[in-house]
Amino acid sequence: MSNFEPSAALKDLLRSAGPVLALTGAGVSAESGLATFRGPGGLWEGHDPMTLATPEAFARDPDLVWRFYSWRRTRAAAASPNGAHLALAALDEAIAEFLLATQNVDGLHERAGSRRMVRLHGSLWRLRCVRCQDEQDEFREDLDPLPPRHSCGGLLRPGVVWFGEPLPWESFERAVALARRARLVLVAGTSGMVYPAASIPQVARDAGAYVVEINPERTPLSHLAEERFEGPAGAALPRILEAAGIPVRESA
Ligand code: BJW
Repeated sequence: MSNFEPSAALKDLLRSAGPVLALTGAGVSAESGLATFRGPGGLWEGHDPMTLATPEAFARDPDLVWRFYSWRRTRAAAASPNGAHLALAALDEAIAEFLLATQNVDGLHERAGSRRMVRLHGSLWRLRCVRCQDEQDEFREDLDPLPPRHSCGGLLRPGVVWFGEPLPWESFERAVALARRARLVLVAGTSGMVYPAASIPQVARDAGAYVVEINPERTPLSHLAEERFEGPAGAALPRILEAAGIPVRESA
């Protein structure tokens, strides 16, 4: 649908108490000026992700990996939440049983006001010591000289989930548990290529949920969707919610 007019079925589901699950990926931050991973202009274009986003890459060249993440953090700090983040925060307020499962590490959902959320791939704003595993929520700006070190002497690493690493178990389980019971699942801005996050819409569909995809491109998850909105999530999601009578703030 190009005018972002939701069907009567979708409006009813949005007006009901839930349960509603939203799964988001890098595309929801594209309109905030943050690059996605795959495709033209993506972070991985011309780069092998295995040289930046694996524990082996960090062990081999922590300085290079830290420079990549410091640059990403600077970009994220300068960005503002867009209509997609604000619409999902509005859903959090409007729906009695709701969960946002995001693969994003940029912190824009939190800044838009989302509260009931799980971060499947960690956060750019956390640090973890590779030696003692201590996690620090509070991000230190004085990371020079790179790579930074924990007080125990171990290397500090970004608190994100790299390829080959397990997702935060409790967060993933919460998302899967709601996928099994959800009446509606919104899948926005993800290529659906990275597992196990990409398995969540299938779990929901198998359990009978109404799956909606918001993405300008078709993805390997598109066949699961009863309804697709082929366009940018920052424009589409506020229109869809407002058509269902859910007001969306214009700024965070
Ligand atoms: C718009 C838009 C707009 C543009 N509006 N839309 C099968 C089962 C299980 C695992 C595997 C499996 N096969 C392979 C694996 C392993 C691997 C994997 O999935 N590999 C695939 C690439 C094949 N998975 C893992 O390794 C995971 N761990 C794991 O499986 O552990 C097992 C284990 C268990 C027990 C012990 C030990 C291990 C971990 C995956 C971690 C992913 N990490 C990254 C980096 C995070 C840090 C960082 O940010 O740098 O996460 S990779 C990167 O991809 C990032 C993203 O969260 C993730 C997903 O990308 P996303 O968000 O979908 O972005 P894009 O760029 O792909 O797509 C953007 C989309 O937006 C596009 O569709 C656009 O069209 C769209 N778009 N503008 C709406 N305005």
